[in-house]
Amino acid sequence: MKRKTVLSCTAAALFTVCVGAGAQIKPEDAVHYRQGVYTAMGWNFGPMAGMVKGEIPFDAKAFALRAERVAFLSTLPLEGFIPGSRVGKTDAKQEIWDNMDDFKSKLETLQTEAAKLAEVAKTTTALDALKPQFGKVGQSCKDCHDEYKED
Ligand code: ASC
Repeated sequence: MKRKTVLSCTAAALFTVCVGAGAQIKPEDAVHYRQGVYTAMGWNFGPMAGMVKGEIPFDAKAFALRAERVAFLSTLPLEGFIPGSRVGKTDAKQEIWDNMDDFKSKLETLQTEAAKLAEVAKTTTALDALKPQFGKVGQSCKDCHDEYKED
């Protein structure tokens, strides 16, 4: 086999082992990963909340961009909740792992509602028309936090 082929096979095998099986992921890295995702989500959710509350001026383009980001970011955290990763400084309750199906379904609700918000925000230029769907996204954050986040 040529050197290049050997290298690419090795890379492919490593990818399968590390990502496919999740075997090499350190629990503290999983915590760091999901906290990073939630930080980015809050970073983007915050200004939308500010506009909805009238604390900052409404900017339809900025709102749409942030809604798009939150919709994408909401697809990321689940893979960080690997077994045995309730370690160190975390607000994740044990109930997440005890009720993983319910946790997943709550996260899917967020994904669905956030995708709808991103969709309406693309074409809607009136803040009032965005408020109900924004409310649904916020509620789905809260529904999950109430049960699964230490406060
Ligand atoms: C945030 C954040 C939350 C949610 C929640 C939405 O930015 O840190 O916990 O939004 O307040 O209801």
